[in-house]
Amino acid sequence: MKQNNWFDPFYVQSHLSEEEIKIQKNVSNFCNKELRPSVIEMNKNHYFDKNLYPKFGALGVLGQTIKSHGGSGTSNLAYGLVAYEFEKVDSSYRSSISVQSSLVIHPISEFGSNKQKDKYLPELINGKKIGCFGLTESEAGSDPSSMKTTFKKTKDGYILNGSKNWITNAPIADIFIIWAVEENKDNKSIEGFILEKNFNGLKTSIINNKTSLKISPTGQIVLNNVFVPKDSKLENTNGWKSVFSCLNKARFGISWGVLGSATECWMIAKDYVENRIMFKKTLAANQLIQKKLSEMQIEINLGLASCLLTAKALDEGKDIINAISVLKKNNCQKSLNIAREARDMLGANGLLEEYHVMRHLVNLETVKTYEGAEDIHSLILGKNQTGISSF
Ligand code: TGC
Ligand code: FAD
Repeated sequence: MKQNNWFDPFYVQSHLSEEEIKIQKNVSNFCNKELRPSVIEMNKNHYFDKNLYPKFGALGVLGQTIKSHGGSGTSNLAYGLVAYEFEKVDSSYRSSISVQSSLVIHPISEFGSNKQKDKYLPELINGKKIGCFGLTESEAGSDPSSMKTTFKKTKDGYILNGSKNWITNAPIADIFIIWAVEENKDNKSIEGFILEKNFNGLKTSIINNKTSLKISPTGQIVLNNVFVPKDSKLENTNGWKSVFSCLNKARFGISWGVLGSATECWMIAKDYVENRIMFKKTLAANQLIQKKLSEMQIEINLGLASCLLTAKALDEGKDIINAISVLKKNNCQKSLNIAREARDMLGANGLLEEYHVMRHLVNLETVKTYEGAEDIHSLILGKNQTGISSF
């Protein structure tokens, strides 16, 4: 019988290498065994189990595109597939690998000295150490260039002062990538530093009243005259470009990840309407319901096909800055719409935690905001298109 390829109409799977297929399958099995069974409980309790990090390390999903220091050296496409599988369970779990890989391992690997790489990368890649990335401040969100965290040069190093807010993993991190500008200089003096949990004057606190991304620990970092040794500054950064290069990596993963959440909501809705009898026939037998299912299928598959093309371009070393903003904006927006529609198709049951769609829906509200809010990506695209900055 001719195969009906409704789930993958563009044959995305046929573009994956054997290794990529194997990685996706292994990760899917891991997520189903280790993460999925407890996801409702973890979400209810705002609880992230730190012991998962060594397991992520053993699975090879931390810094997976890095070829040294224990990294598996996979393609960026494989990284995207991993994000997709993790976010099928919960956006928090995708965040936990995105931050460690793109925002902590990547800057150390790209901009760190050999000594810094040898010191930090092995334990970040095997998951013995947990990292976080401090860019955002209470008064510097979409516009990080207005940050107030400063560094001052001393004979042996630097003194850092300031605070960071809304930082994923801050409450559980061992390693802190902190971005700061030079005291009494302009924001072009931006530099990155690697701090450790036990540095004097570094304190963290947790935001424990989030209604979204509840499994992911988010917090503040306060830096009060923190002495940072000379060799803890990231040596090879090049201003804001270096900061944004970390965000590019994370945004690429997010663009795949949200389609994982959307796919999950689509499949839950499909299963539900195929089994729910109303007006003496299954909900799936109604034209309006089929239209909704087809819209989910269309947006998810257009998203995945574009993610595939972007991943291939990235693996070929092409500039994908515009594609990243297209995907970050569009995939988040479409995934949120799909989660909302799925919730509606399940009626009152859609509100129950055991059907998962509400959890995905509220998580996607976070993902829409972080890593460049939706409208910020419109403005990035507008600026690149017209040559006029509206910021
Ligand atoms: P702008 O003048 O546009 O750029 C300054 C310099 O940076 C270069 N550049 C980039 N380079 C590489 N990749 C990119 N995507 C780049 N975008 C800009 C640019 O060429 C320029 O270089 P040069 O040599 O000419 O100086 O900078 P701007 O101050 O106007 O800012 C632009 C804007 C608003 C787009 C930027 O500030 C922005 O992206 N804001 C959003 C902030 C954001 O995304 N924060 C994320 C924090 S981390 C996080 O949320 C983690 S969530 C956890 C998880 O991922 O799971
Ligand atoms: P604002 O910048 O105040 O934006 C509010 C609204 O105004 C948005 O809709 C935005 O689109 C709009 N807006 C802003 N400027 C303009 C403009 N010029 N024109 C039109 N509209 C505009 N940051 C880190 O550094 N590291 C992390 O690990 C991290 N993790 C996070 C985890 C979570 C759970 C969350 C929620 C956030 C995290 N962030 C992190 C912070 C995140 O990157 C910021 O929240 C995000 O950049 C938006 O900043 P803001 O919240 O201050 O919103």
